Amino acid sequence: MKLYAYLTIFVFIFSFYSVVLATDYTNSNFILRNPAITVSGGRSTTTNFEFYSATGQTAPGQSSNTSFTYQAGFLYFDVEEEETPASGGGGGGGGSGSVTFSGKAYPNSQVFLLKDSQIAQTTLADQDANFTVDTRVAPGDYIFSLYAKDYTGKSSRLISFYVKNVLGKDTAINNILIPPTISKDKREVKKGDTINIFGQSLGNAIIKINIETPTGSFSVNANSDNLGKYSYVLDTDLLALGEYRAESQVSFGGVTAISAFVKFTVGNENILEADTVCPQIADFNNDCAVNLIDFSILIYWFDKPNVPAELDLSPDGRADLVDFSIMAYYWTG
Ligand SMILES: [Ca+2]
Ligand SMILES: [Ca+2]
Repeated sequence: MKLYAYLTIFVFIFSFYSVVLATDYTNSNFILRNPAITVSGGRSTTTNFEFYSATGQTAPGQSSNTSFTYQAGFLYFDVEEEETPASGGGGGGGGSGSVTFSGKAYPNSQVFLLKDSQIAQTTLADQDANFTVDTRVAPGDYIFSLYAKDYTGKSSRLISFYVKNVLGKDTAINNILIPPTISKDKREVKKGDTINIFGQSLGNAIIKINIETPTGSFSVNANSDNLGKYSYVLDTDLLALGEYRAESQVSFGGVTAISAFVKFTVGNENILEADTVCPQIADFNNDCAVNLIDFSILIYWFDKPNVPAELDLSPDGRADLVDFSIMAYYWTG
């Protein structure tokens, strides 16, 4: 007789401001933790469960079993447990399993796999941006995260997966798409001059750059070269004075990944990017970056009571996946 264990993976990298929290939902087969309700919705079924949802967040990754494939939102994996020697032995390989992550980053880029905020593995993507990285873990709950570094050394936005109950089976999470990086050469651009928006993503791809203006938004496209580098020179002649915000996105294989965002001002003078502004959210140690140090600080408080208010990014008294989502959004690497 075969037993089934259920592995719940919650991808929690997404634009966060429109999220509403709900409670955990469980049945004998799965746990849906802190569902983040955004827009859209639907119904997913397998032989094991039925899931009605409103899960519209951007979610790189893929969930599949014999019954279905689902490429966004909350991801569920059925992990078939083999005839393992009964429970008990906690020691070596018996109950452990490996989790393999694969997908696309940037051509020849370094890709990092974090396990609970610690670097577990690094690897190099090939010239077509493909990467595979794995780690072996003991049974338990983990937060795995992936990011890549671009040709300037800048880190991508973090993609994180909450993995519950890894039980004695190798699991693969495929079709991950690392978001592009995005940078700009000026913090403020004098109206009439240009600002360069650039970064790295897949090679020979169309990079869509979405720009929020003081009065609306528009998009432009840049083409990446064979190394995945892209840049777009934005002319501000016709732009209104004020604050702007830009993010870039790339799509591949039905998955869309969106970068972190950058802000700039169209004003009366040119101020180069070198005079950077420190992130005002999630930089717990005030070192002008949101990175592994801050991640480690937050993970210490994961699911513990009495979270210090300054760490409670979604002020609800808990440090949970929602707070990590917010941190991921402001990630600077
Ligand atoms: Ca920091
Ligand atoms: Ca919170």
